[in-house]
Amino acid sequence: NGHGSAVLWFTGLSGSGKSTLANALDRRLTQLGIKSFVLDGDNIRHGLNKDLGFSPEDRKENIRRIGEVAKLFVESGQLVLTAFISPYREDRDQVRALLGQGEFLEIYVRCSLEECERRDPKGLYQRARRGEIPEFTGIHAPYEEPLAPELVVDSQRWTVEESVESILKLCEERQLI
Ligand code: GGZ
Repeated sequence: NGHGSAVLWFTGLSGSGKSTLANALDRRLTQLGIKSFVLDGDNIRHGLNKDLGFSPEDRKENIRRIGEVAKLFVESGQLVLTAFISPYREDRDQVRALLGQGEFLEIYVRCSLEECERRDPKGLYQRARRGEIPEFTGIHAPYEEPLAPELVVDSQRWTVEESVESILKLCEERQLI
């Protein structure tokens, strides 16, 4: 169908812009006539994974299931864009190992905790600081930065459009589009 299939795995802090970028990229791909699909908290954590919370074990299981679902999408020939914090390196690497060579592109949506906390689009950081959300990533729970991502998107400095362009360029280089 004229394009490759792979997972574009967005990882980063809450508020870093993962869902925004995945959805903006999804629209651009649609305009280009490329079939893609976004997996994010809205369609996964509220459905398939609604039995899971935010303990390290539950996050691990969250990411494991998402990896398996993403793999099915890849097998169906699609580009799948996933937008989850996925804070543990080991869990992300496990998904990478599940997929074939070149089928897992890790995109680190880099943004400082200070900036994410300043944006605080859902007021979650404020609630976490007040002690109302236990194990909030960046506050009481870790985020392990990728060591060798396929791409780093500087969401603190770049516009959404600039970030989307850099991801499209990566997709072209990898002959996915
Ligand atoms: C982190 C939490 C938490 C805790 C609820 N820690 O900004 P959001 O709201 O829309 O994105 C966050 C989302 C994180 O779910 P993920 O499935 O991406 O996380 S992980 O990959 O770590 O499993 C946030 C909300 O859920 N949220 N409680 N304690 N984010």
